[in-house]
Amino acid sequence: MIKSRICEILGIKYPIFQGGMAWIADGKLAAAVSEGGGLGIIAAGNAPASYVREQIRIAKSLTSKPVGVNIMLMSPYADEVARAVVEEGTEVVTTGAGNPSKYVKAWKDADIKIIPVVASVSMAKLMTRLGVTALIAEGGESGGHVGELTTMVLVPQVCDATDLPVIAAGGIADGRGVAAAFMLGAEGVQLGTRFLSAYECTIHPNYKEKILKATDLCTMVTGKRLGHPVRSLRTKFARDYSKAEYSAMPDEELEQLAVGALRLAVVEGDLERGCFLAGQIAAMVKKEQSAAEIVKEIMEDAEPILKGASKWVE
Ligand code: TUI
Repeated sequence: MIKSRICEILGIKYPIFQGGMAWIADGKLAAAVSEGGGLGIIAAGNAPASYVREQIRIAKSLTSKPVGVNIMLMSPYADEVARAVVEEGTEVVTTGAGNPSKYVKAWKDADIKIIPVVASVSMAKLMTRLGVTALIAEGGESGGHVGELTTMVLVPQVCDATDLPVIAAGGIADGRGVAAAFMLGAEGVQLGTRFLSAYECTIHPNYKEKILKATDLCTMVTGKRLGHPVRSLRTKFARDYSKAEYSAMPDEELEQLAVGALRLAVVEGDLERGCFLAGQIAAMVKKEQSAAEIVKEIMEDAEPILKGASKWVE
C-alpha cells in the first residue's frame, strides 16, 4: 500500500485527491471519492456560498470521511465561500487560480487544513512561510486554468523549495503517472479529468462521450490574451474563441464570448457553444467506472511500478 505523510495528516487511506472542477465536482462526486479512500473535493467555482453549503451537507450525508472544498479565488463569491467553509466545519480547503494569503489566518484559527494550488516556486515559498498544510503543484497539462510550467518541471522545483508534502497535479491519469509523480518527490497526486468518467460524476452525457472519445492532441489552451489561460477540448467553441483572440475584437467582447460556456458544456452538453474543460490525459480515459474503482485501480497499479523501479539500477 502506498502511504505518505498526507495520508496521516488528512486521515485518508490513499494519497489521491479528486480535483475541484468548477460546475462538476459536487457533493455526490466528492463523497464517492472520499468513500473510496481518496480525498473528494467540492468545487465552489463561481458559485455563491449557499451552493457550497448545500453541497457540503450532501457530501456529509453520504460519507463520514473527510471531504475538501476548493475555492476558486477569481470568483466574485470567494470571500463569502471562505467564511462558509469555517462555519460548515470543513476539514480541508484547497485553493486555485490565485493567492489565498488573506484567508490563511481565519482558516488556521478554525483548524482547517489548507492546501493551495501553486504554479510557481515563488508562490510555493510564500505559502510555506504562511504555514499552510501542504501544496498542490499543478502543471499546465491539467484542464481548466493553467500556469506556465509543466508538471515534470514544476513538481521537483516545488519539492526543493518546501518541506511540506507536495501533491502533484496535471497530466496524471493512471498508476504510471502516480509512480512518476512520487519519483519527482511528490507525496500525493490530484486528478481531475480521470474522474469525469466516474458513474457518480453527473456531467451531461455529451461531455462524458467527448472525454471517452478524446485523442492525444484533442485539447488546447485559450484565454492567454486576457491573462486567464484555460485548457479545454478542441471544440467549435474553443477554435472560434482562439480565432477571436487573434482578431482585433475588443477585450470586453472577447470576455463576453466565454460567459456561461462552462455551464453550457456541463449542464446542457452544448457541442457548439460549450467549453469542455479537460486535461491533456483525456485520451487515457477509456471507460466509465465508479469513483472508488478509479481510486483503487490507480493506486494499486502504481505499487508494482514503484517497487520495480530498482530494476534500472545494477
Ligand atoms: O484553478 C484551477 N483550475 C481552474 S479554475 C477554473 S474556473 C475558471 N473559469 C473561467 C476562467 C478561469 C477559471 C477552471 N479551472 N487550477 C488551479 C491553479 N491555480 N492552476 C494555476 C493556479 C495558480 C495560478 C497563479 C495558482 C496561483 C497563482 O498565483 C498567481 C498570483 O500571484 O496570484
